[in-house]
Amino acid sequence: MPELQALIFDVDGTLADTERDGHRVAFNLAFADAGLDWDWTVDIYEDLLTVTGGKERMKYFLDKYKPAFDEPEDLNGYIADMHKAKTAHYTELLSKGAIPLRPGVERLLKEAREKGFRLAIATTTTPANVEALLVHTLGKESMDWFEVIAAGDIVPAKKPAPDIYDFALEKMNLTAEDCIAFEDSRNGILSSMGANLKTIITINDYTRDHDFNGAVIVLDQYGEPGSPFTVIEGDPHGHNYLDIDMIKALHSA
Ligand code: XBP
Ligand code: MG
Repeated sequence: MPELQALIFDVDGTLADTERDGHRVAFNLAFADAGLDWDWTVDIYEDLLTVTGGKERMKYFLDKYKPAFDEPEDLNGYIADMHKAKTAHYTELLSKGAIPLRPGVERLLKEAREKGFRLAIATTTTPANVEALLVHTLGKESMDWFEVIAAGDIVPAKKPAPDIYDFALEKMNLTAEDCIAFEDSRNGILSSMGANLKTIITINDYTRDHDFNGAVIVLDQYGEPGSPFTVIEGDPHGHNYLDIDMIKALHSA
């Protein structure tokens, strides 16, 4: 196995728990703006999360939950406009500090940088959402910590397709063996493993029952010194919080 060179992170659910109190809320605000009574409850949203991408998710919702909806002639344009409104609400929520990073994320990113690892992002979410999260949690300069931010419609086929990870690898001129991926969901690991990347999973409330077969380890969180993770599945190689040593051990195992 070549030496580990780069860490590639998913965003939603991995860096921060953005779905329930961020994206879901922003979709509902956009629907209300448009005079629609659509209500994406916490429960319904679990089903909607089976489809990645906000525009794709809205189409899925219409097909499954609103079959009687009188569709406008330009449905794609209608959805794209609503999605723009959603993005504005979402970035506004983040600018108010609505969503913190998950435990251990900031520590791990800083350790990786100190030790000279290359960082990238591979996400389905809109680029403006990544920027809003990074800027409002880690500061403006954190945008430069990631040499590639592969996001949103930059590839036509979203997760679970491997395309977004393939794109990031190509941009970094690295092979899958040089890297490790960080994900939180079934669609995420299908995408990363589809690109042949070893993958570390942290679960969250929406994904704890997902199938993570093939992950190098499944954790409840990265943890912090003195505030350990719980191992759901896999060998933590003697560690109780996720740091670079542990990631290297998982990568070379
Ligand atoms: C994240 C998503 C995103 C967000 C919404 O998936 O599915 O669609 O829910 O983002 P992953 P947009 O973490 O697997 O990348 O509305 O900007 O599409
Ligand atoms: Mg995710």
